[in-house]
Amino acid sequence: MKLHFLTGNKNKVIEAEKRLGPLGFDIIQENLQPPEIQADTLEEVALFSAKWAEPYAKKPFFLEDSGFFVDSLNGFPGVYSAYVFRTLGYMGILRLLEGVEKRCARFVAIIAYHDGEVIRMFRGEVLGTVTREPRGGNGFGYDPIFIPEGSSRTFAEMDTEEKGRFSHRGKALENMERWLKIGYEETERKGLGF
Ligand code: ITT
Repeated sequence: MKLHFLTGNKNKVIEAEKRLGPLGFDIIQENLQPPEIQADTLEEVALFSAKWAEPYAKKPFFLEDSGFFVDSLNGFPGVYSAYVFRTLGYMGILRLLEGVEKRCARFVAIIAYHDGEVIRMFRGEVLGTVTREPRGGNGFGYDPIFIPEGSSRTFAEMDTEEKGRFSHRGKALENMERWLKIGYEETERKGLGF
């Protein structure tokens, strides 16, 4: 089954392919870029983007809005993660946390999936801590400064498969995959096929 993934971020595509490819989903990256609205939640951003893309995108499609939320910074950079990464980078976050002992943070991913008729949302979240120095050369974005709970290594020290077992994106994809599978089985049961 073909799934069109609307994103300009190749790393997101690689992570989605790693997870959904072996299950028979063919992930096709589409460089259709919805405008990034300013909103208080990732859900609002993802929903706006999916509605905006509806007339242009091939179906079924999904897109994903994600963010990095640092507790001691009251959730910053949160919905502004992409902009803050472009302007301050992860070193900017480390500077803001200089001398700060409480280093809890989380990544959140919201997937908006459009099946041609309706939009469904799937969420994934991972808790962890911010390092004092960047570590590792894999991944993207804030990966070098984030250690998920249950590991002693940063996302940037993991390969794609290992990161996917912990990550917000992995969990959101898993939720979507579970729903797609039920849809698929239901469709098969009714003899409708895809
Ligand atoms: P899109 O084209 O899909 O929008 P993007 O990179 O702009 O790609 P977002 O708008 O969802 O993605 O912004 C999320 C930002 O949060 C992203 O640019 C990274 O800096 C950061 N981020 C999200 N997921 C991450 C991950 O798994 N590892 C590291 N940083 C991540």
